[in-house]
Amino acid sequence: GPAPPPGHGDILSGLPKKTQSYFFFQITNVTSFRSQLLQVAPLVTTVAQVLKDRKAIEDHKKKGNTTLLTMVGVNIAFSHKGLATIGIDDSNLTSDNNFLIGQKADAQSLGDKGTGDGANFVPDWDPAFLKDIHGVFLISGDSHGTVNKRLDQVKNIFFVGSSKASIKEVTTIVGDVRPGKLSAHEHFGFLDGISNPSIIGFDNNPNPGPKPVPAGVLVTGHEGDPATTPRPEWAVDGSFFVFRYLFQNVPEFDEYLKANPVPVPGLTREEGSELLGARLVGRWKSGAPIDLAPFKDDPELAADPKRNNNFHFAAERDFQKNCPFAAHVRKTNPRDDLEALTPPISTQKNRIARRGVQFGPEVTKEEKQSGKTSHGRGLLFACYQTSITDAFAFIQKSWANNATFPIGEQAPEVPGLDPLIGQGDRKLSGTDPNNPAKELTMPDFVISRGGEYFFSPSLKGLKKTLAI
Ligand code: N7H
Repeated sequence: GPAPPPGHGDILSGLPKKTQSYFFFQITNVTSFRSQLLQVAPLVTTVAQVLKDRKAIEDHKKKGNTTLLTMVGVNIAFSHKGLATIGIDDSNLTSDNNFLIGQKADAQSLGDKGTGDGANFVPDWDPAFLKDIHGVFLISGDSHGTVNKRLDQVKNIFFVGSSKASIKEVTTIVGDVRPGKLSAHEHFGFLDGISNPSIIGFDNNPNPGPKPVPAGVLVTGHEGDPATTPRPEWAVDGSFFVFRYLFQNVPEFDEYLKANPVPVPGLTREEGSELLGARLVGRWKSGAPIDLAPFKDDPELAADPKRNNNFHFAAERDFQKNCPFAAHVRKTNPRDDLEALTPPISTQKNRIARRGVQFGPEVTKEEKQSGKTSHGRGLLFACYQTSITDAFAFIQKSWANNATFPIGEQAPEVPGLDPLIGQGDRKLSGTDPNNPAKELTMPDFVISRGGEYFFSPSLKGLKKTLAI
């Protein structure tokens, strides 16, 4: 039969999860750690296993079951410092300078707030992320019980917490999808996980939408991998993994929408606020894209996978009537804004597979009343790609934080910053379709409190090279 799809299970498919724990660690005994790694390898989830698990979940649901199947998935990834610590030469991964310097050294350039400058810059991060992080275990599953059991199993392999320990915990962060009907929605209320790259040869019947990309956009060593020199064998079939600890000021976001309804004639104040939210994201909370449903939500469109990602800003290249240039989904995947220019600019190498999960509690009554956040919540942002420099870092720095992107061939207005994740002088144009030049200024709604850049090796790389 055909070769199995490359890479471990989280890259091409995404580990099924209701909850996910990130265990960040430092290696304290290299020799023990490397030999113990062999015992972890069988726990790392393959793509084949994920596909089987997904099918089992589907069949279980089809039979009318409302309970969750017990399910657990594991992945491991190393920072550059981690690879260096165990003596793996990763200097030939250099098409990725961001990976080599690490996220802390990249934080100022990503626009994170902090003190000092240049080499002395210290981001305002959770103190755990100011420490050296060598690696991370990602453990996903149906419940805290299942995930904790698997995490304990992993920790026991390395004798974590005992005098024989070969690694020590830096921090553990737990993410949970939201309860009930909101389970697929992020904390601002928008449906997430709709648009991820379709992979040629893997997604056999891709839904209409952005151009499918070759596997090498997500998996190293395959067609489309932007590496300029061949990957060493241990680094084939892996992927670069970005983690960002992003807090969301939800009550403040809601208050902002309330205070700034889009003044479209015929809409109530409330509808105007809802429209503003949709125009900041580029989709309604339902997931319906505003390029196709500009002034009124369309839940049927939102629920139809054949239509809900099939928009290209095609009629809008120089305009922002339907969708602001700076809307989050337009900034982070500009589609025809670049791909239909003459000559076209391909966005293939800028695509990412997003695998994040929410963290923190639902907004409380008190927070709703005061309009102020008092419990930390947000997104454990996670994504895979074959070049952090071309993909995540490029999207954040050159698109989200860049006021002049995207701009059509003769766009009349300066777009401004991505209103969700843009860092810098936070304002954008285009929120009012009848007065596109009008700019709205906004406070930070998303605050970065940490992160790291990682490489997640294939099982073969893990067993044959990283473990001895
Ligand atoms: Fe974004 N949000 O909840 O509003 N994102 N994002 N993101 N994001 C997307 O189409 C969100 C962040 C991308 O192909 C949707 O699946 C929030 C970072 C990309 O059309 C929603 C945060 C980066 C896409 C959100 C956050 C990106 C995307 C629409 C932070 C990269 C696909 C759902 C707390 C630097 C675009 C969907 C496409 C979609 C939200 C962060 C990138 C609702 C709250 C840091 C590439």
